[in-house]
Amino acid sequence: MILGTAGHVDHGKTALVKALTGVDTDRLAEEKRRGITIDLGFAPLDLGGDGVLGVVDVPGHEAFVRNMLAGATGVDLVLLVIAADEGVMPQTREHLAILDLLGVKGGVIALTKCDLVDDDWLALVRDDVQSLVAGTALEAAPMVPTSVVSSRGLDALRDALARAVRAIPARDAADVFRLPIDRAFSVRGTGTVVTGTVWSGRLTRDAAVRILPSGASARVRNIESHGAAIDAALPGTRAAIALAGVGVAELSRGSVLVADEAWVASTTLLADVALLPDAPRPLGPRTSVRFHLGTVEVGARIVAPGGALAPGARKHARVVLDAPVVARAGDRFVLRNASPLATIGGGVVADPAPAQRRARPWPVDAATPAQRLIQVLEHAGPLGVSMASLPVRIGAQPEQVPSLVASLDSARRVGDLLYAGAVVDALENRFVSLVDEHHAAFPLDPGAPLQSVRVRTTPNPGLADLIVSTLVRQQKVDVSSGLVMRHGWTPTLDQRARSTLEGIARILEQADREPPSVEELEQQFGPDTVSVLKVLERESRAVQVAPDRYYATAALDRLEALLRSAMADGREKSPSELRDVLGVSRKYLIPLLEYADRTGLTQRRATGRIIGSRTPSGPRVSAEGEGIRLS
Ligand SMILES: Nc1nc2c(ncn2[C@@H]2O[C@H](COP(=O)(O)OP(=O)(O)OP(=O)(O)O)[C@@H](O)[C@H]2O)c(=O)[nH]1
Ligand SMILES: [Mg+2]
Repeated sequence: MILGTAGHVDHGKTALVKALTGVDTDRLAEEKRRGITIDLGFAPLDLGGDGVLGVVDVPGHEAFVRNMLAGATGVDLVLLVIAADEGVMPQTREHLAILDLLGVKGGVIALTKCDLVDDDWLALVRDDVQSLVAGTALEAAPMVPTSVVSSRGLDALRDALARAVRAIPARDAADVFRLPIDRAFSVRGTGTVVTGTVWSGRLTRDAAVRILPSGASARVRNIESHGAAIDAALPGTRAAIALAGVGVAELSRGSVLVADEAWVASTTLLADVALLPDAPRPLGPRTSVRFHLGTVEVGARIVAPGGALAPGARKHARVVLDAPVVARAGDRFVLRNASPLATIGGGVVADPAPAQRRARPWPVDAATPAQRLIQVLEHAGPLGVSMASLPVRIGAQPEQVPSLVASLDSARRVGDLLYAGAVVDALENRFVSLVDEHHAAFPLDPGAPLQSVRVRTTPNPGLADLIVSTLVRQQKVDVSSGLVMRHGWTPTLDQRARSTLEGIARILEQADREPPSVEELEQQFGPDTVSVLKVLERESRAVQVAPDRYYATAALDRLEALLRSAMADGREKSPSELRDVLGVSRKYLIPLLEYADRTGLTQRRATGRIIGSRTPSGPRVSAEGEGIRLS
């Protein structure tokens, strides 16, 4: 578990950490010289039976609030330090506001330097502090008077911390691993080392890791916690990780070490954003602010529906970042003003990698993973959401994801992609109306070309499969030989169409082995010709031999019989021999022979043809099992 200090400059945070742990966390020469903390310091605090707390000591000076943020962001507990002689000061307030924005749940308040004040004064300071923390997460926190000079209150402080630790649930190790990097350096003989607080998951030696946002990969060479080698880094602990395969130049505070494909870096987030009541002015979409999440700090703009965010208001908004950031749904972040430097607000990430399409504003309370799943699916629309991304996208542990998805009646899954039920329903309706439109436009057609209806419904073949199989199962449509039709649909042949059909059939039969082309028939019989030919074909009275030519079935049977008997000797026949056999001109011969090849009646050789494998009663289908398509 991680304990972070907080409080105004010079109020005794570092001295108190030293008194509790024996470690002087001010390690920089400049810190020694100026007597203030500049960057984060780290020390283990052994609470005996209650385990070891990783202490992160932060600077109180107003110029280093960004460093304080990098340290405060992963903590479970806070030690708010207020010097009894000075009382509540500006960074006492700012740090407290930041801890509230970060959602820190519990802590202890230390009133330091009590050796410098008398009891009456101390009582007044207590009252001040009590009204300061009213309404915050520290409202019920114990307040312990201390002094590192007299050692007053140090044991009571330890006890209070141990009680606070017991009240906080441990983080689960069965989660996706993430460590926001707070330091990166190179150690002679060891190589690249990064340190940070493990936010979630567990990391073992030799694991493959990625560094985001750069995307560099590395291998874990060694892990230490507070200077001791360990086998696994656990959530809620400090870790120093030696990495192989990555140079220190590729790493810095703000990079994130991850070990799961679900993690991505994104320059846009959806979030619930709140502006503090004492923010100096409304926050418009063009105002640049500093965005702090984990150890990263980047410029950002907040684009909220309905215009600027007023002080004290909370809205669902789009956060547009100057550089990619690694976030997870449920993460807290803090917003600061660049000048004058001040903390102005913060928020909770609703979707860390939203689909690049216009989002309807979400309700601000999409707070649980289940609610987020609904929102994420709805927003993704026909693009779908990958199952593998869900632990990060909705902030759920990997093992919770399957049951979350199963509990959503309306979610539909295709391979790794998940779609909102409403999205799939709308596509199903679209599919059915495309079929209906085809039936209305071509009442003589047996159906619409399946492939074209699929593609016009969705470009995603897996989703199209799901839609077709659902509609077939629901008996809304039927699929046969590459066509799709409404269930129970039969082409309607009215009086006129029936007489066209009989007219065309007669012409084909009379024309025998040299029938007119489709175009010639159209000139005579009009626009129904193609549909009528298809009906004739379905009724086995005509066969489409070439894209532009149908034969009467009886005529084609006679031609096939001629071919068969001529080729019975097994000898290869040249085209001109076959022309004599069939008694047709060259214009008809070539399409006929190609048809015979395609349907297996003949087989093409270098200079001629031999008999194929199709038997006289065998089906006239092409090798690919597909007929010729005119449309
Ligand atoms: N008399 C007295 N002095 C104290 C006590 N605790 C700290 N100090 C002094 O107060 C000064 C500041 O202490 P630090 O621990 O550096 O304060 P800090 O809160 O860490 O300061 P920053 O990290 O710069 O914000 C030092 O000179 C300490 O010796 C105390 O209990 N009694
Ligand atoms: Mg300090």
